[in-house]
Amino acid sequence: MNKKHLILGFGQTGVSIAKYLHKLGISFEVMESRKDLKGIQWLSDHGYKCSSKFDVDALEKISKVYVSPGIPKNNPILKQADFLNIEIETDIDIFLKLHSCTKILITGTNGKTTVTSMSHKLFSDYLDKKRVEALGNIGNPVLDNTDEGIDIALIEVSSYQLELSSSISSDIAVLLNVTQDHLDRHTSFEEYKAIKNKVFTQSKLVIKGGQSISSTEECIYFQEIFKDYDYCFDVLKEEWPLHDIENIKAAISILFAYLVLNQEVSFYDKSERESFIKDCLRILNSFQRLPHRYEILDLKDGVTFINDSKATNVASVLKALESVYDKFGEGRTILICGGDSKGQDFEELTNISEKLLKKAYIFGIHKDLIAPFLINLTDVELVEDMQEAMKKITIDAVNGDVVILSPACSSIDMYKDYEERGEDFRRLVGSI
Ligand code: UMA
Repeated sequence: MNKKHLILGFGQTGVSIAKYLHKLGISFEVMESRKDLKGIQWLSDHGYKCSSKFDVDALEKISKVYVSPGIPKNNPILKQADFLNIEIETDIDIFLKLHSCTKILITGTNGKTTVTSMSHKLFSDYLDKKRVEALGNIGNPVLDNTDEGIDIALIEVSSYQLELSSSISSDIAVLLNVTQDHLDRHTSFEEYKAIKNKVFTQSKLVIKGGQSISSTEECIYFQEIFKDYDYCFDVLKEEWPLHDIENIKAAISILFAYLVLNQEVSFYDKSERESFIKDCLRILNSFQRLPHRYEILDLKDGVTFINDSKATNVASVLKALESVYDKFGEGRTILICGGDSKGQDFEELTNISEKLLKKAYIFGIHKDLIAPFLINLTDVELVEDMQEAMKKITIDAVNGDVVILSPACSSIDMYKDYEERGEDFRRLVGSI
């Protein structure tokens, strides 16, 4: 019997894998639990079967499985395929093996989409003869980009993609930071950290956030590259939140690593390094910050509203609040948070400076898990939803206050995604 390949999941990734296999003339089937997806018609038009049942018996006629990032490792099909020694691949595995371009993998709990986008702008402008693409978790599946004209691929990789991939290799691997996240999918924080560290498998050069603990490690710590050049970043302090200044440093360090790796520059000379940083800052000056990430919306009756809906874990809320404190000072911040915890414990919230918050409104399925960690820091009120919070805020907030939606949680208990939640906040701000 001629065995087929099997694609698990038919979202963005599954569709890109299907089109890739179709182009190669490889016969495949799809398993996808939703029946209402647009692309399913394309499958039947081209004679490919799509089953909404994940039936393990179907593996008898399968020789290889391609898995989408949203399918957890304990999915019965994956477990059985593993048991039967059927090869399992991801789109990332295929791309990394297949493409001859320079591959730069970027991961981390927070800031990876921003750093990938900033790096895309920086590389494209600085190396204007090279074709540079931003791919992967950023929303651009790698297999939609197999064209050999690409010179440099900046690939954002999530823990989901890293967990499922087995052939990770890169020219440069970047780990921005690791704090608790996605603990509803990964069994522990230790496991999550180990998965993130997979990014370093077979990499020519490694970039990490944080400070070096051992001088023998062959690794660039982006905070250290800029240690003696911090004054160059002072010009950003008016305009940019603190965490984006970190992201800018990370993006510049990725370009720095690329240039060093390709021996285009040495940067030993202090004035050379300084003028390189200044050139990069000039380019990034016109970078458009991404929506739902510390997005300053409006000033209404002297109250500033900030949409930080993408802050889906505690660490990103702490960063956002540090930035608010830096710009707006003590006791002016009204925080709106809550949603689905994704298995995080919220203890880290107790690290918020007492001076910072004026009040916190908490909503969503896990509001009772969050409240105990804020109650000693500020006035806390539990509400049904964002609308109720905003109604109360229109009464509470006074000239000079800052209202920030920075949920520390995923949105899936009440919204389709963080974008829909951010749009709701924008709409409510607009209606005040
Ligand atoms: N499905 C099933 N059965 C299951 C689970 C899923 O049938 O048990 C189906 C779903 O109905 C869906 C498909 O599988 O149709 C899911 O595909 P997917 O969740 O892997 O999503 P894609 O559309 O392929 O998008 C994925 C990434 N999604 C996830 O990792 C959840 C996108 O990242 C990424 O942009 C895209 O590939 C292109 O590379 C999104 C994301 O939320 C933005 N990522 C997480 C994050 O950033 O925190 C990890």
